[in-house]
Amino acid sequence: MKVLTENQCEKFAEVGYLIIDFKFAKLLLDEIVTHVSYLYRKQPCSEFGAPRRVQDAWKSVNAVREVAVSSAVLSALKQLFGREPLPFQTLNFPVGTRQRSHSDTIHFNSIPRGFMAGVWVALEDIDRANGPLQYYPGSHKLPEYSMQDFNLKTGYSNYHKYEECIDRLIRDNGLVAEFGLLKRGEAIIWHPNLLHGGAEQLDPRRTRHSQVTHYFFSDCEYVTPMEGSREQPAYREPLWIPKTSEELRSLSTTSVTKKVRQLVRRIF
Ligand SMILES: O=C(O)CCC(=O)C(=O)O
Repeated sequence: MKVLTENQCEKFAEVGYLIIDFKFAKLLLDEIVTHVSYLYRKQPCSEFGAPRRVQDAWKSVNAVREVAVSSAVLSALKQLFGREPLPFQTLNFPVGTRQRSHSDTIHFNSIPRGFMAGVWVALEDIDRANGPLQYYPGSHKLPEYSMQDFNLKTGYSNYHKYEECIDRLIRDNGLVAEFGLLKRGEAIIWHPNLLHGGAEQLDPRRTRHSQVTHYFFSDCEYVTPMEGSREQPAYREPLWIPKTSEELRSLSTTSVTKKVRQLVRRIF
């Protein structure tokens, strides 16, 4: 099934992102907001006093998984990348992230490179005041920068230095930010090398409910570039989000079996 027009595919190649309405049921979006709100309560708060995010809520909230594995989203990704999309992580946000600009290729990449995408869904209307996503059209055409390219040591402790280098890159290239002013239900698909982050939330009383799913694609090896180098990649073994209820059931059985085995080992 082809869900994207040729124009949409060309636009994605040109600017590195695509805004699209996958026509998610409003009830499904509401269900996510309601059920994930219980998970936010267990999360540590940011310096701004709000919980930052919940990772992999799909494990307990089926509506989160349904959006991540929606057949329309998977078809669009297959059209754009030419391989089978494999969702491996969800993040849900109750407020704007103020995340500094970065390319996802520092966190996730593939061998061969570039088979990764983010799909960010607005669970409520987004405007300039509630901390929209911020991105730099065309920045995906810049080289993929690694820690080594910026003369940085690998590892998360140096990530803030990477962010400073990216800010400099943006200034030096005269890149101009655009903001994802999406209506509830709309989604933005981004290229793995598109520079993006979270804009300042001008009104701190507002919420900014949203969900991003990260995808790899079939027939690749998967790496965490921040932790490795081109010569010595840090391979990762993603936990794929089950696309069907059968896959979900078999995953639950496997994890129950694992837990029982651990328990038995502890007792005997
Ligand atoms: O939602 C945001 O504000 C930023 C999300 C983001 O940068 C990411 O998921 O890579």
